[in-house]
Amino acid sequence: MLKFYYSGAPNPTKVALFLEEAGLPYEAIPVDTRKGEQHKPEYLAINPNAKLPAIVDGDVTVFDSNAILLYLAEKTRKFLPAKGDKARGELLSWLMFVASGVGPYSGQSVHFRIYAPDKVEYALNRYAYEAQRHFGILDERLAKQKYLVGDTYTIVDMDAWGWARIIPTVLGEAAWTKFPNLKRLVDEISARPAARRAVALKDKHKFKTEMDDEALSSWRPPWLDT
Ligand SMILES: N[C@@H](CCC(=O)N[C@@H](CS)C(=O)NCC(=O)O)C(=O)O
Repeated sequence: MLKFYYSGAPNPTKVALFLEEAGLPYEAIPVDTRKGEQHKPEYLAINPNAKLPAIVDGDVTVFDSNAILLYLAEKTRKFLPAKGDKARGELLSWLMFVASGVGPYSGQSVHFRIYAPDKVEYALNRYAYEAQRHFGILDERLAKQKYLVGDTYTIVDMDAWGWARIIPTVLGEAAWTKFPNLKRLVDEISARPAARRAVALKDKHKFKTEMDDEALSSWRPPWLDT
């Protein structure tokens, strides 16, 4: 059975959504990043980047949520747009836009807003601005069409949902008012039974909740300790 290494964070949750939507049987294996389990040699053998998610599907190991979404969509032939160069080009563009822009800028915005020990105004503004700009581009596209690629629900919508559903954490409580079209998509996906199961998956295992020294030490540059 496919092994899914996960935590309750946004990137694993998008893959949980795909697994649930596609009805693929999987074994969910918790990796508690607040206990530093992502740095254990046995997990690094699966994902040398020490991040979640990763999957092991028979003799195939895939890490990075975007690579996993593409791998699983191609394997199952589900949640990909109809064949053709135009649709394929669009899918890859928007998938990489979420992978290289929405995800990293949102992640850093959360980091500097919530976890950074010093509130560095320049960093706060820089990441909030870029996250907001990226969400704005998704919102503008969704003003013109129902889904991000073509008129069907694809892995790109799942990819964007993973981060957009936590927009209040990324940008503050009031931020939803700026993205009504993106909110429409997030609400539609969140109401799907598969999305409810994906979000509830984290409750099947006991993850550490405290953001203590052990949790923060994962991100601490080692040279600060010498
Ligand atoms: N590009 C990677 C990023 C993975 C990532 O940053 N995962 C976060 C959870 S959303 C993580 O594992 N954080 C733990 C840590 O940074 O130690 C992906 O999309 O899978």
